[in-house]
Amino acid sequence: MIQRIRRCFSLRGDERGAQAVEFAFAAPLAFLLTCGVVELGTVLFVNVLLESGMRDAARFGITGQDEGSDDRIERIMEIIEDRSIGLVDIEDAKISILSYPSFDDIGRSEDFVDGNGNGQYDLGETFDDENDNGAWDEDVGKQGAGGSGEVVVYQIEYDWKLMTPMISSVMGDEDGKFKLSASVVVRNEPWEETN
Ligand SMILES: [Ca+2]
Ligand SMILES: [Ca+2]
Repeated sequence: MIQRIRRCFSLRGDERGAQAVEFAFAAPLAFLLTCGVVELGTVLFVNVLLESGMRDAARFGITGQDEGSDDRIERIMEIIEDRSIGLVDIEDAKISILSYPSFDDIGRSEDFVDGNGNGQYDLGETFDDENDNGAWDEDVGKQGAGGSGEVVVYQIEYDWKLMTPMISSVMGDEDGKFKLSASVVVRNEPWEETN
């Protein structure tokens, strides 16, 4: 009887030992998995913030408020920064706001006279500087939130530094960064031009 009890205790001891070993293996993995889930959640959350920032910026730009003054772009930048609730360093973000006469013009290049007949624009060839920046452009978009009735593309790109090694090796680039991006296309309301 005593022997049976002893055997029972010793078996229990073995089980506890085995459980301790299993825990020692599983705990770091569980910790990494938890970090990974938190990180993925954060990435998705920040992307939603960027999208909401673009939408709200476009919603302000569409009205033409403060058109013709620097306040307009400043206000748009403030909105984008506010919506990122401090998680995105706006200074490091790539923000582009380009206006077009119509939806069909998005991505269209400026017209040029192909003097040497090679099918592409070359320095010195005559071109129609539609966006008034003094250079030929592959995209006719003009910097800024556009005039009355114009189409405007709001775009943001941000490199998010991933902290979990497991996630950064799968999703990140060579620097462990993941490119977040959001964009919105709107047509401005018609308003009376001030300039
Ligand atoms: Ca050419
Ligand atoms: Ca141009």
